Amino acid sequence: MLNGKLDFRSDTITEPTEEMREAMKRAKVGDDGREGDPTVRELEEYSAQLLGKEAGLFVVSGTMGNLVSILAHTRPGQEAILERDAHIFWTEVGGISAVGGLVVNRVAGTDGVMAAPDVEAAIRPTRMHFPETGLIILENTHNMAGGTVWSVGQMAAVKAVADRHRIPVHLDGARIFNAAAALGVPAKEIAAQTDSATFCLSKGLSAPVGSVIVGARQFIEVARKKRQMLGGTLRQGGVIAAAGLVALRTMVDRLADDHALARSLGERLSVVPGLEVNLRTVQTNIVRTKVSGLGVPAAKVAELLAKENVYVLAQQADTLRWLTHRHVTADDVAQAAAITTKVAAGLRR
Ligand code: TLP
Repeated sequence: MLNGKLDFRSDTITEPTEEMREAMKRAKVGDDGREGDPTVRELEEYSAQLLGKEAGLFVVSGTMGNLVSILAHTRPGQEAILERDAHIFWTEVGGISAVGGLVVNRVAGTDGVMAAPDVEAAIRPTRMHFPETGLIILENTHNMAGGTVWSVGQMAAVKAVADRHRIPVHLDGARIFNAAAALGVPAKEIAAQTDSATFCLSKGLSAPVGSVIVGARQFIEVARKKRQMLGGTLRQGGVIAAAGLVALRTMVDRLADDHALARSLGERLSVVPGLEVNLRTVQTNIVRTKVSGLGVPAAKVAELLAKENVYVLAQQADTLRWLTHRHVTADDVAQAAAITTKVAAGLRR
């Protein structure tokens, strides 16, 4: 329950903890556009260490982290390979093309996971008429596929292809710590399969603002300049970076609880007549439910649920998305499932 609502729209709605608010109040700051902000620097170094990379860069959002990384890896006119339903393709306002000048080559995956041979087949041969493949982008966990997880081996297979063709790999790891929790490996094992990664502090980790890009020192220096170009240099950014540090130190270990609740929610929703849940894809904190069996669009179902104090996202015309997070309890899941059963029954009458 958050502010009296059963709110499953996203883990982005999580609010900062008391410890985060205290850390924000006490944060040591400096001008990050001049000599640097000590707390931002600490967050960048801590993130790099946690993800096993040389350096980090604090940015305001996952969208900015991905765009800055794309700009730092590529030149306009090149092509990027990504999964058909990648967040960067659907929901980042086309920045990859509008700002980055890249052609997008979408490869269909299975539950969001691209097979290495399919990625290899999508790489452009050297020919006068073709754009060059400049970047391969992975997403772990994969949002549109339902929070599905790439195994380290699946990522390694794509990285081997990329290395063979000397193409850098970027990870949209907005929820990398959810992937790590699901796989039972440290996040650095996942990041080791890519040249750069972005992860979000403001989703399941509950920080109010921010994402971090990690990668090789030289790459991060280029990224720092691209961030400046996009107007993303924060002056006394330590005020928010302080909450990010608390998020990384205190919130990572609890993500498995969100996964258990998502499982329970998925199982309950899967038996509601008119709803369809593919439990195979319920691997982390996301549950997708097809509502075609109710005879109305997902947006209508979301509207009816909201009237009953249950908030969900109509992610596609026929699909609702539910996310579990720190403000969702086992009791909330039971209540939401009961309300959904009632609303669905009303529609089927
Ligand atoms: N995802 C949000 C938005 O789609 C609104 C959500 O609610 O799931 N990569 C992935 C995989 C993401 O899921 C998101 C955000 C982003 C990047 C962008 O992060 P932000 O919202 O910080 O720009």
